Amino acid sequence: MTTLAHAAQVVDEAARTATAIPQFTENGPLGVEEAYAIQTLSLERRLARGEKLVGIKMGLTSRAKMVQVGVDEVIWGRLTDAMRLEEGGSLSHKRYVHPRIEPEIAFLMKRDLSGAASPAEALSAVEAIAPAMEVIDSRYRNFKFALPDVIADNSSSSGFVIGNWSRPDQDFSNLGMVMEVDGRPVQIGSSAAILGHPIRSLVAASRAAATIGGLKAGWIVLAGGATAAHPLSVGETVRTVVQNLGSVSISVGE
Ligand code: OOG
Ligand code: MG
Repeated sequence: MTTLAHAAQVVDEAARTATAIPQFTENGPLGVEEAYAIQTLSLERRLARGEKLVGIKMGLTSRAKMVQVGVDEVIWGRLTDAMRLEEGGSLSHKRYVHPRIEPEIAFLMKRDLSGAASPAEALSAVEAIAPAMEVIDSRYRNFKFALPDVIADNSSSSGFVIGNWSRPDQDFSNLGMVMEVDGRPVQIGSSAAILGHPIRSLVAASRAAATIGGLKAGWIVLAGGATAAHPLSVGETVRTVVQNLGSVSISVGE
């Protein structure tokens, strides 16, 4: 087994068994390209178990997120059908190491999109937009990592929940976003925090996805957290309200 395949097994097992692991970069340097290769190999293990690729997530597209984790480059990861959580449903806390949740905007692709695209071209490939939340769960101890570590770990992506879809032909450049825990606001922000306009995250996603054959019609793309993430505790209900788009919620079970 090559080193990359071994690393993919380690990170995949850590996710599957909700067990924290040491950072790969503690044992020596790891390049960004190698890190994405590990991510791809660990995705292949999941596809072999029957999961289906349904889209990608963009990460560290807002200042608040970059500051929270101390990494300041845009990253991306894969979304599978097994990661989707039911809107208004619940998740099981013990299936994660130390889960956090963050308010996002989701895109549903109407057409394939790959490589360099203008914001207008990217928008024309969008079927719908929706309020969303991503559950992130770094597999690394203490939620601490360097850029290559987090990339190898599917950019911390662990789950996602999506609210009602809306038409994309509306101004979503600067929508108020509030994330509440049991009715109490814990994070307040705006869609403008996502690279100045969430469509820029889709432009970045198109470029990133060129390395894996492009974004596909029917895929979901998460634009990235607009605010810092909230650490989840058992018993909480978390709801994100996005101006004009509606809300999305999830409860945290044992
Ligand atoms: C890295 C993933 C970042 C986002 O939306 O910015 C991310 C992390 O915070 O662990 O998903
Ligand atoms: Mg995110």
